[in-house]
Amino acid sequence: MTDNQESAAGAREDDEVAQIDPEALHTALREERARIGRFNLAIVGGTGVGKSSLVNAVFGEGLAPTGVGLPVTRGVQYYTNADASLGIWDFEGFEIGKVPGDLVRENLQVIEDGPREKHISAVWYCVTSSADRLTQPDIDQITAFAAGGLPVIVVLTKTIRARDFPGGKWKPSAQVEAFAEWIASPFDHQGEAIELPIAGIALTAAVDQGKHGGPAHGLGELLDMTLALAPDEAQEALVVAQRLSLPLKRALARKAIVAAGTASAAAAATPIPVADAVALAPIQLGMMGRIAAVYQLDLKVMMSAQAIAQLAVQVVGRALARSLIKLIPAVGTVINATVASALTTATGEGWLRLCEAVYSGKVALDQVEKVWKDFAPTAVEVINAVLKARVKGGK
Ligand SMILES: Nc1nc2c(ncn2[C@@H]2O[C@H](COP(=O)(O)OP(=O)(O)OP(=O)(O)O)[C@@H](O)[C@H]2O)c(=O)[nH]1
Ligand SMILES: [Mg+2]
Repeated sequence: MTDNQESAAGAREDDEVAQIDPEALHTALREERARIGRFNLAIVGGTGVGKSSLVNAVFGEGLAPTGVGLPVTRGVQYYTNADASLGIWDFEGFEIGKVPGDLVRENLQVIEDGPREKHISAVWYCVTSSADRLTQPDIDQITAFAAGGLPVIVVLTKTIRARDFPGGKWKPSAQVEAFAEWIASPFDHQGEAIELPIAGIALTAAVDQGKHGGPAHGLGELLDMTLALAPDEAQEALVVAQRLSLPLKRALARKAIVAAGTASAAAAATPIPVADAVALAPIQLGMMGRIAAVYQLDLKVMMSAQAIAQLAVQVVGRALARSLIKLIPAVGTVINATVASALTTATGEGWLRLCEAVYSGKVALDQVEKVWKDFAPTAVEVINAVLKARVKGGK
C-alpha cells in the first residue's frame, strides 16, 4: 500500500469507529442478564454444619447479604452474588419454641408472596455426615419444603471418608454409607417405613478434611443434581452462577455464538459488499455482550468505551474481511451468508476465549485492552470456518 492508501484506510477505520455504538455491547449484556434471571437456592441446616462453606465452594466467595431477611424468622438471610444471577436463602435451622414444619411453611409463604425474582428453585437440606438418623424436626422441615413443590436434596456435609485398601482410594466410611442408606429408605425405631419426600442425596465435603476424608469432594455431583432438578427457567442462571465447571459455561456461551452465526447468515442472505461489513457489528456486539454475561464480566470495568469501539472495528467486520480477501481472492468482494456466519463465529470464539481467560484470572482486568488483539480471530480461522461450512453444505 502507498502512504496515501494507508492514510485513507486509517481514515476509513476512524469512520467505522464512529459508526459503531459500543452501547450495543452494554445493552446486550444487560438484556442477557435480565433474560438469564436468577437461581434461588434455599440452604437449610443447623449452625456450623457447613452451609456457608458449601456455598463458597460451589458459587465462590463474595456473596453479600442484602439486608433483607424474613420477618418471620430471625435466622433467615437473603444473599445475592455480584451479577445477581444467584440468590441464597440461608435458613439457619430451628427456632426455639416454634414447630419447625410450621416455620418453614410460614417462611415459604412469605417468599411466595414476595417478588418472583426471589422465588426458590431448589433446597439443599444440610446435615453433618456424622449423624446416623434425621431427627423428627428435620423430617418435618423437609416435608414442608417438598409440600411447597420444591425439590429437596439432602446434603451430607463434612463427609467422613477412609482410604480403601488396597488401592488407597478415598471412600465414604461405613457409618456414612449406612446413614445415606437410611435416608434413601428411612424407618423409625419400630422398623416402620417413614415417608421422606426427597429428590436426591449428595455426599460432600466443602473443604479439605485431612485425614478425615482428604480433598473437597462431591460438589460437582451436587451441582449436576441441582441442575437436573431446577426448573428450566432457572437453569441458565445456575450455570452462570456456579464456579465449578467451565464446560457448562462454555456450552451456554456457544449458544450465543450459534444464534449470532445464524443471524449473520440471514443478514448476508443478499451478499453484503465488504465495505459494508460493519453491518454485522450489531449482531456481533450483541453476541459479545451475551458471552460476557455468561462469564459474569463487568465490561464497563473491563474496557473504556473508546477501546470497545476500537475492538469492535478490529475484531468485527471489515479489517478481517479485508485480510480475508487478500488471502483468498476467490471469496470475492462481497460477504455471503457462509462468510458472514464464519466471521461472526470466529469472532465469538475469540471473545469467548478472552472472557474465559479474564474469568479464570489468567488475564487481569487492566490487561484486557493490551491483550485482546491476541484473542481476535485470524483470517486463517475464518477461512477454516468457511471451508468447514462448505464441506458441510456439500459445496
Ligand atoms: N472438616 C470439614 N470442615 C468443614 C467442612 N465444611 C465446613 N467446615 C468447617 O465447619 C465450620 C462451620 O462451617 P460454616 O460453613 O461456617 O457453617 P454454617 O452452616 O454456615 O454455619 P452458620 O452460618 O454459623 O450457621 C467451619 O470451621 C468450616 O471450616 C467440611 O466439608 N469438612
Ligand atoms: Mg453460615
